[in-house]
Amino acid sequence: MATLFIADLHLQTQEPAITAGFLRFLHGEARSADALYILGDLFEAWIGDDDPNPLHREIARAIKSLTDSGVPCFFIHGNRDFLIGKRFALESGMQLLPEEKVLNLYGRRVLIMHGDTLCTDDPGYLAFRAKVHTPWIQKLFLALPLFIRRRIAQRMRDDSKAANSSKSMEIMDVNARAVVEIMEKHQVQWLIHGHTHRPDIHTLTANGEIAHRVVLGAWHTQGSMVKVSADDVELIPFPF
Ligand SMILES: [Mn+2]
Repeated sequence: MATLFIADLHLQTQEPAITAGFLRFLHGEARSADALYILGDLFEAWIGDDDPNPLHREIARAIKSLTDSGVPCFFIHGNRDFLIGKRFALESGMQLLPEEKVLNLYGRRVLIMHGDTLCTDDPGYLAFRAKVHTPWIQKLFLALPLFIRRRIAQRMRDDSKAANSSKSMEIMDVNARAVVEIMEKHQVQWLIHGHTHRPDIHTLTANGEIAHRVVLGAWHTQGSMVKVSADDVELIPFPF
């Protein structure tokens, strides 16, 4: 048996092939898993659980059918879909997790997170993140009419695209010290995250011992998952 991890699907109406790939994954590979963990950025954007977007209903139904079949599904927010709330969690059967979570998988302690908080070389992003994670700001935003929320979200995505185009590749990757610090804080030798769209398994030293950082790939032209079983941790790309 195995536990599966995915992240960075960035589902959106304009990318039907990725949606189709995800639906196939939910009906196929995921069905025989012990559990499925989605480590953020499942959706390209999220302006509230009350958004009537038909794609959201379709995805909620598909995940619900997986959890109803007996495979639990867990979700950690990404920087795109950090506003996914209790209503969508209930609709989809997903359980919302805190931004850092340690799992005990077949005797292996594994820290999971989205990964954006590891990018500490980008203070501009972290300041933005602190702002949009402020509870009263979120409450205020979610109280606005949908068409205004849609407009604000579009503006924020445009601004972020413009800002990122001038940032170097190093700034947008994780900071090596931040990685060691978080692994030592949680006393783990394994970390799985997404966000950077640079799938790889890195070896490092943390807690004075060998440690591993597994980075999930984004779903652009193919899927990406991490499969943890009793004897292995594999990073697996697969076609839609
Ligand atoms: Mn992300």
